Amino acid sequence: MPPLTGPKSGDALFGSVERVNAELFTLTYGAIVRQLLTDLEEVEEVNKQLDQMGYNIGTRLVDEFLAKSNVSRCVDFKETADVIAKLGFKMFLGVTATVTNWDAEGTSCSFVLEDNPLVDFVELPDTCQGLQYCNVLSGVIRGALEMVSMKTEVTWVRDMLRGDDAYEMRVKLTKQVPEEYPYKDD
Ligand code: MYR
Repeated sequence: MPPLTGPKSGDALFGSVERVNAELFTLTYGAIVRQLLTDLEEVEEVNKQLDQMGYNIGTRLVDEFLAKSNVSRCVDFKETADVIAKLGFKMFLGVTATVTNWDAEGTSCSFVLEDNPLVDFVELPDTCQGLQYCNVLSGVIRGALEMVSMKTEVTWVRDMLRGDDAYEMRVKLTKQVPEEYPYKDD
């Protein structure tokens, strides 16, 4: 009988399972986008739905992120942005982002992704030129940040599916709700 072939260590096996999961996620997301395009007809409506889906995911994902990463409260928005770029993207997308293009106030920055697994296998037909395919990701960031008291506006400024040289998401902090200490000192 020939020897069994395949991954020899647990790590190798785990790595291949993760890759399959990532591909399944990418393909499933593509199927969802395609279905929304069929159902909603207007690309602008699809963009809104993808953002809303992402927002809903983000409001839940943040708990998992905080539990798994052991990150404690960040001192400011800059630290939060670094945590998302280095740990958040890595945990849920398998890649890291670069934080750049800060404004003078330290309230707007960009996340730049050179590699974006969400778009593997994707090509936009000419009829979908206004489609913001990755809106689920900007929605996730908006939803997650809202759960830690930061209201943001998140928009895409570069998109490789539209011929740009990278993916760039602009995150603008619009309101930071100070957290109230729940007990009174007597
Ligand atoms: C803090 O300031 O309290 C720490 C807040 C960290 C928020 C982290 C949000 C994680 C978002 C995951 C991003 C996933 C991108 C695909």
